[in-house]
Amino acid sequence: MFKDKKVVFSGVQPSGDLTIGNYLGAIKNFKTFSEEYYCLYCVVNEHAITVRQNPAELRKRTYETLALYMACGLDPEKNTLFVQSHVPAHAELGWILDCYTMFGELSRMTQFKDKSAKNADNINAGLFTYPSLMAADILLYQTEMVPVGVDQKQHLELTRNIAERFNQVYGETFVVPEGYIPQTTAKIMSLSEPTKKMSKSDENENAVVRILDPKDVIIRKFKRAVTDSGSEIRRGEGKDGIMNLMSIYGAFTGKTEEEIEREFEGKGYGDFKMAVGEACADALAPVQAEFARLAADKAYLETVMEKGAEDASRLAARTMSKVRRKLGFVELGRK
Ligand code: ATP
Ligand code: LTN
Repeated sequence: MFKDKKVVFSGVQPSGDLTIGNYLGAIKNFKTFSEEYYCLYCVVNEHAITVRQNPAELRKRTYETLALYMACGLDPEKNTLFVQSHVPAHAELGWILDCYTMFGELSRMTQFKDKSAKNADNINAGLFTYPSLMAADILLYQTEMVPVGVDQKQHLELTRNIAERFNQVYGETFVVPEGYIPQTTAKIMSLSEPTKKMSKSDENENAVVRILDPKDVIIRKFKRAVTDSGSEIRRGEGKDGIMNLMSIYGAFTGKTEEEIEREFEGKGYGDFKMAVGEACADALAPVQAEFARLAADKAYLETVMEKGAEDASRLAARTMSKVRRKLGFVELGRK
């Protein structure tokens, strides 16, 4: 615990242009913790290189992801916004935790299996040990709460196991964190294959709606969204496409599923898709405008990065010193 407040930590990889899945599943919820918790939100660029990245693109997306955090309402005065590679303690603790994470545990991670299948020519050791680095991100700050989409649940459980294992051997060292997974938007589905997660690195552009897509593109993508052969806007078996659109519409309008079913009674899929597209584009318009303003000011983004890195490093140093002492690493210069 720092500054007498409980700590919240989360991260997004700068591995592509962010989607409404990232927004509704994660970033939108980040703000709700700002007042009561000490929040750290990180651009996890070290995680991103587990898949091959173009350096110029990675650099650009690092700035953009930070700008998007702010455009989504995260005030850098109230939240610690920073870039993972600016705080070397992440990599350092990541290595240490690798030695407390079992091969068998990592082998069971579904994200590793999925990404290995997608990147068969680059199944590197970093992709395999990715969850230990994620555990380091979280445990470094004595985090109590981690807001994420449901796809990260397995990684969070592993983080808890690693923390408990370490605490058991060395005595209380890490806070054991809880996940915060939203109810209706924990897994926004692909618009082309509604049984698959919407993912920012999907090669099919029609499957994903990006936070920065212009209004006409958003509307076109929703119009093309795959639905079933029925015609009613109702929840039910085999209606994955419609149910996905209902959760997106609900999230952007604040309406419940019952209200949505009532609103579209007697109407067809075409009307509904149009309404979802409009609601999504309207809700994202202010984020897009704010993003355009912030992204143009690289110097300002760098001052935010610097301050974030400084604050995060100070907090990380406390945990690292405790960890080194417990492990039996010789520390120099201690008075
Ligand atoms: P990639 O395609 O590169 O693996 P991703 O789209 O899965 O990326 P991440 O950077 O790995 O995005 O995730 C950032 C946050 O967004 C995480 O908390 C993750 O759980 C959440 N998230 C990602 N996709 C979705 C989705 N479709 N629905 C809800 N939450 C999501
Ligand atoms: N593994 C996450 C991104 C991530 C993260 C974290 C999320 C890296 N470190 C720490 C929460 C807390 C992903 O792939 N979505």
